[in-house]
Amino acid sequence: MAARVGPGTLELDEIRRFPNRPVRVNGTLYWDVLGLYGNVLDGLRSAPSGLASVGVDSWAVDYGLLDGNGALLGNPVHYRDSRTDGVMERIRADVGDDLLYQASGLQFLPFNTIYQLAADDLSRARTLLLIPDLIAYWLTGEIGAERTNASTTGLLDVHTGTWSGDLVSRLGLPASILPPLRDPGTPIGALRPDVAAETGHPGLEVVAVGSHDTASAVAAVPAATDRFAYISCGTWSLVGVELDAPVLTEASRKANFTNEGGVDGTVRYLRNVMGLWLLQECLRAWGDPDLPALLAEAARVPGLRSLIDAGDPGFLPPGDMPARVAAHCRRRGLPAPEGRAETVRCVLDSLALAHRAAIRQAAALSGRDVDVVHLVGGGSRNELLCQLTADASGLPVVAGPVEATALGNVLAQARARGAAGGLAESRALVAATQPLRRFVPSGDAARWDAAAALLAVPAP
Ligand code: LFR
Repeated sequence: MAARVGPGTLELDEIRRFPNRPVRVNGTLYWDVLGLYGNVLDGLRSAPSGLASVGVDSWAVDYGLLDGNGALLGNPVHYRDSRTDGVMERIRADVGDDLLYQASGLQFLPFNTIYQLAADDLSRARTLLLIPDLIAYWLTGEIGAERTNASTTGLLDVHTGTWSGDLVSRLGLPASILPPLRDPGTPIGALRPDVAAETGHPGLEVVAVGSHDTASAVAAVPAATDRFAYISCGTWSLVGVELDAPVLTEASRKANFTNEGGVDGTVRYLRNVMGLWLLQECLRAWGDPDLPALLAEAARVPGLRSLIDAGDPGFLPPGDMPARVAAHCRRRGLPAPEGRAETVRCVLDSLALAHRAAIRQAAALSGRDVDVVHLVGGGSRNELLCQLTADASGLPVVAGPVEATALGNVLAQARARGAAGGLAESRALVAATQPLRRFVPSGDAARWDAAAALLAVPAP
């Protein structure tokens, strides 16, 4: 994305879009990180000249390891790979939930970096770089760990914002592989001369942004007050509120809420909801049929009939999603969806219910009043999901911007140059310049209450 930012101006221009396809090799699921980097270089080559700076963000938790010469050791493994099966349970039993949560404030997800590292061979590793830090390293030669993304590793101390020596040593991890931390808005370095020559951007500076995509997306939520919940909705739905301080209560830990680091030292208090992954995997199983037509059909089938608990970890790995959805319904004694439109409706109804639960719990556990839900990211294009989320939550949903992550990324760069104001001003700029849509609850609260009560009973 190329962007133009100034007083009253916030424009994005898509330069290059490419798929990010995992590859299974010898039974392990990898990211094609060189393919991604090659596309980054192609994107820079196609970008206009005279850029002020560039910022890198990506999904969280995954990493590459460098050897003593700075070369990549092996291909980064996908967080959905099965190498972490059983690892989280073992570490939780060894270290204890309370200690892990009090130290890192992180929700228990089997793929958190901490559990991946425990399943990895670190014998030759000298440096650990999270994916955006790895890309920034290849671009500039500079090593570091951007804080918002580092907060998803499970190794960052939620109180001090520094690597937790205590956790690192308890887990027997080599502390020396953890790079120095850096904050969004700080310069990383200029493009290496060879990269500059190859892309045609001599001297272009790479600036740290909220390199966790969700941190950047939340920074671009067009909220006018602090009484909002957000849903950063794409492959995942990240659902929560923004706070000044972490919530580390037992109730919060049991509800599996996370305290991730946001831009400007804010806390992203949220839970990971399975998200549109459920739909994406259905589409993949069906050979990628036309989505708008399928959604239109799904809007017409009766709702709240087949329901799944979107938080079921059984949905995490890739594989036949329609079959897993149907089996889950049957296990619950609910009618399994018949055909594609019913499956899509089941997934979207269930996601809306998971959104509702997370919004209400985030508000209750943090004490934050919520009077509007901002749904940002690719999912904000899905009108049916937006309406169902408004209906389920009983709150108005403001949908958009679609490219919240890219906007949050460029706003952090613009702020570093004095071309944009603080978080509140940046958000006002997003609200004033980006197309947004409002969905109001359609008033069948009793049906949604009944469906939520049904799902509150754990599946056998
Ligand atoms: C969203 C996201 C989530 C993170 C998941 C895995 O793209 O970054 O915030 O939990 O991907 O990294």
